[in-house]
Amino acid sequence: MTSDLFETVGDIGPSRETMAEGAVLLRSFARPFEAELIPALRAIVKRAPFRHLITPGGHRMSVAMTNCGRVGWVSDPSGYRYDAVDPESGQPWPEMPPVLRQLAADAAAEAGFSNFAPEACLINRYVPGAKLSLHQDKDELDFAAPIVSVSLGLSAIFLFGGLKRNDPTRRYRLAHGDVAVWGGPSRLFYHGVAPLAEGEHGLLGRQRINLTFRRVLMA
Ligand code: MD3
Ligand code: FE
Repeated sequence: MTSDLFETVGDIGPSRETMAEGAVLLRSFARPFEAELIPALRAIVKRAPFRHLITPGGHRMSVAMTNCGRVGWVSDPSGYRYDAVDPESGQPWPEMPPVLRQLAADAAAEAGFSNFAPEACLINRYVPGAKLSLHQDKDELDFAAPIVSVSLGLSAIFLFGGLKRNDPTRRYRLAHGDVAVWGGPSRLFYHGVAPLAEGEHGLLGRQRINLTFRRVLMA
């Protein structure tokens, strides 16, 4: 890698790894986008601030969330759903900025999914201690399309299982700039995030931000 201002110890530059059939990890893929990406995210969060959703089971999630795009993922005591309106503001979610669309489409293409046009981008914010329990993403209806995830800020330990909740999990460290594409059989695999460790990131401070780009509707 060249003498990037933001280069950190341990950053070995772009690489590609297969995690499971259909699941591709593109290390550092988002780094060329970050100068545009981070201001775009700040603008979204001004209009649709991070909030802690309540699960249908009545638990407050430790991860704070917001969305951009035509629809956003929301959870409340009545259930999970994609909704065109931000329930906090009563307004549509902020539009998905071109730099986010481009990053998602480029990463999907790199993993073999051409013309990925996500309708939703869920933005998760972790502070140290926040975690995401093992779950499947199955509120989307269109399982032919992949999900693209982008990790920014502090590193996290990502837990990746199988089709059954009890399948063994493997652990991956997801660092700033890493992008993963989850398609094919892996699209419905159980996954989660271990409690975030304490730390301070040079660009984003004491937090991890994760973007997940999704196609929501039946093809
Ligand atoms: C594998 N987010 O928002 S990203 C989620 O780091 C979510 O915030 C985690 O799980 C995070 O639903 C993990 C990686 C990820 C995202 C979606 C997947 C892996 C996936 C969907 C299917 C299989
Ligand atoms: Fe998920």
